[in-house]
Parts: sequence; structure tokens; C-alpha cells
Amino acid sequence: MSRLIIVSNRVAYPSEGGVRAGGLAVAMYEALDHYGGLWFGWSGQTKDDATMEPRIAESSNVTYVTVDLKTEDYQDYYIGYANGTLWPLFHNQIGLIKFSRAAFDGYLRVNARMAALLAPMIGPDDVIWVHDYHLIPFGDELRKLGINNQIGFFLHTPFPPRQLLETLPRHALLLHSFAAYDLVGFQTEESLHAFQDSVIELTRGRCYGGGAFVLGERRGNAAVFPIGIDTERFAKYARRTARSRHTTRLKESLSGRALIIGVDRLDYSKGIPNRFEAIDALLTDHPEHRNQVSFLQIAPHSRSDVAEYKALRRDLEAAVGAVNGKFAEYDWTPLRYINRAFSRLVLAGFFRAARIGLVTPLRDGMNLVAKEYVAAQDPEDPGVLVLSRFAGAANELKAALLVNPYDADDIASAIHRGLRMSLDERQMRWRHMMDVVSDNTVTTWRESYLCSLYETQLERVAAVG
Ligand code: ADQ
Repeated sequence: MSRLIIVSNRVAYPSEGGVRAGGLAVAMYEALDHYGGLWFGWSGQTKDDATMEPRIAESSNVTYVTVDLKTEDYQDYYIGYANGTLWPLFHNQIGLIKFSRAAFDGYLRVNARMAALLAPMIGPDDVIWVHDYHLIPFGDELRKLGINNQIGFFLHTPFPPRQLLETLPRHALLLHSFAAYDLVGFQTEESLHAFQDSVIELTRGRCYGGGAFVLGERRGNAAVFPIGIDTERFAKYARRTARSRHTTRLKESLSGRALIIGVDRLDYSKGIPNRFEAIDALLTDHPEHRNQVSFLQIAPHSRSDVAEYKALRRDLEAAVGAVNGKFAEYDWTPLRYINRAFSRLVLAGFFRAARIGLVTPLRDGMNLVAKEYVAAQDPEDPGVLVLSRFAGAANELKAALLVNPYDADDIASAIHRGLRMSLDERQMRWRHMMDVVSDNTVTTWRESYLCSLYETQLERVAAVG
């Protein structure tokens, strides 16, 4: 059996795995927990005297290898290119994209340095799985160092439409680096098609049936692997915490009002301002819900060094004040806004207590919160999921109330409908969604991706033989 090496921007130590907000960390933690192997990436620390000597830690069957970044590298690679250029581009936020050559060079430089640090640790049979937009050129850098192993890549975000990618200076260079991978995985068919369109139109590459593509000299495969959650475990957490101290405190504080919940990293792609607008619209258009509902938005800060995230924080604080100022009574505030992470156990209990799960990103690769909300529900009395049609999860959770996240009135109507929905309809919709999240779990995702990656290895061996 080959050893699995996972490479991602951040590595979450087991001690952090339970509370860190972020889909990739949660998914990787759960995958390695089952499988074992090596997890390589940035420590999350910056140091100006960073020698880039990797730090190695072992925990059960996983080896964690982390490196620090120099401040300049952090600025160019992480703040500049990954989160200032690629993240807004991949989430169709064209007005927020910043591009500088220095940042792009820093992105390539860090990818090259990290690859050079991992290369000596790679054994002949190891299979390497690289994750997300921070590390697109990582595989190419390994190839330049003579690494011939199977290397796969999975993009957790959406892949942008070709017309948007074309606005990115030096996009062809970025696209060509996908050729280093034996298998490129996407969350949705839409992303796969956008990638194929870009390969054909922007690089003169070729795409074939079955996902094969040719870029320059290399041939790879691309396919769709929608990520899932550990559904059974999350449902168990929710059952266990239904009467916990935290859930009880939350329920008591509601005094019988219906809970609407939103849980996201604080990120402009998650559509949180529009959600607050929707609560405003709900209470304006349907005054019968005043003093009858409470919206809890949990949004821990993320990427706080990026200017747009600081601006978003300020905007949200002002928006919460405005909505509460407009509608609050001396014994009721419609919005509760919390900027910290909670353990998964606590979150599961909160999801179960919520009559409406409000998940309205402007664009999202998948969105695990939507799946967690479904998994946490009480089958006898399930809540209603209101879900953005622009989240990857909307392809699977078709029984949710799908909304346009840019349209606050549309979201408000869906919340209103959810609050009035009969038990029969809630149960029917929930059963449908629960079947989907039970069939496609994080284990199914990992196994189907890795099986496909091993298949490409067998094809390669057969071709050589
Ligand atoms: P994210 O953009 O981070 O992930 P998401 O998929 O919703 O988004 O995952 C967030 C995870 O963090 C969830 O498991 C959630 O429970 C957890 N979380 C959020 N807020 C929390 C809090 N306050 N306390 C504790 N935990 C919290 C990226 C992509 C997504 C894709 C995932 C996985 O942007 O589209 O679904 O990777 O591929």
C-alpha cells in the first residue's frame, strides 16, 4: 500500500482539528484520521529569520510536517496572490481582484521552496495529493525536481469561467501548471467544464471524453468529486448535544422563538451582508415574525490581514447595529452576531436547535455547513435549509429551498416559507437531503478520488509496460 502525502496551505494539528473553522482543515483532518500518512504545509507562523527548516510531529498514524514563512513571502504568496488575486477571481468577485507581479512571483517562489522541502521526504511509492488554489504550481515544482510519483490536485473552490480567468495576467502559465498532475479534481461539473473550456481556448490544449486532457507535453485527467462530511459522526454529535449545557442555554434564551442560524468563516464570498438585509426584509414584509424569530450568525474572523476582510468586518458590525436598532424591543433583538469558533459538538447542537439553516454564499466550491445542518436535524422534527443556488452543495441538496443570494427579498421569502412549512413537507425534504449526505460522505469523496488517482497510476504502468 502506498503512503499518502497530503499537501495543503495550512496544516491543522489534531489538537486544533476539533475547533478550526475552515472546510479544508475539517475535511483533511477527517480524511487523515482514517487513513494515516503525512500532512505537509505552512505552520501558520511567520518568521523573518525563518530558515525554512521543517518541523516534524507525530500523532497516532499521521506525521505532520510544517514550515514557517518569511514576512515577505506571507505578504506576496498568502495575502497578495492566493487571497488577493485567486480567491476573489475564483469566487467571481471581479471588483475585488488585485494583481501585482511581485505577488505572483512570491506565489511561485513559495511553491518552489515548499516543493524543495518536501521532495527529499518523498519515497518511491508515495502518492501525493495537493490541495487548493494556494498550491496550483506545487506539482510542477515537484516535477522540475525529478519527482515522478503520482501527484493529484483537488480544488476546493469553484474554477472560474474562462472569460474571467482570461482577465488574470499570465493565466496561461497558471493553467499550464495543472499539467503536472495526474488527476485534477473539482467540486462540480460546472467547474470541470470551465477548466476544460480554458484549457481549449486559452492554451490550445486538448480535452477528450472521460476527462483526459493534454496540456503541452503532458497528459492528465480531470473529474468531479463533490466533497462530503462525516455524516454519521456529525448526526451523533447533534443527538448527543441536543440537551447539552450550551444548547439548553441557547434554547432558554430564545423563550420559544424560532432560531435561524448562519455559520461561516467571515468572508465576503459567504454573502453575510445580504443575509442581514434579508432579515430586515423579512421583518419589514412579514411583521408577524417580529419578536418571534431570532437570527444567530456565527462568523469567526479569517484572513484578518487582508484589507477587504477588515472592511467587511466594519460593514457587518454597522449592519447588525442598523437592523437591531430598527427592530429590537426591550426584551428582544433580532440579530445575534458572534465572531468566534465553536467546537463541532457545540455547533451540531446549535444546528439541531435551529428551525432554519441559512446558507447563502454568493459563490462556494461546496459549502460543508449546508451538509452539517442537514446531518444535525432531528428526523421527527427537522428544520429547513435555505441554500444559495451558487453553492456547489445546491447540485446535491435539491430539496433545500434554493435562493438567489444576491436577492434579499428572495431569501426573506424562503425564510418565511420555511417558518410556515408543514411538518410533513419538512420531513420529506429533509429525508431526501439526508439520503444524499449519507450516500456521499467525506469517506466516499476521499476513496473515490484516491481510487481514480491509483487508476491513473495503473494506466501509466500499463502504458510503459
Ligand atoms: P470554507 O470556505 O471554509 O471551505 P465550508 O465548506 O462551509 O467553507 O466549511 C467551513 C467549515 O468550518 C465547516 O465544517 C464549519 O462547520 C466550520 N466552521 C465554520 N464556522 C465555524 C465556527 N464558528 N466554529 C467552528 N467551526 C466553524 C472551503 C471551500 C468550500 C468547501 C470546503 C471543503 O470554500 O466551498 O466546501 O473548502 O472543500
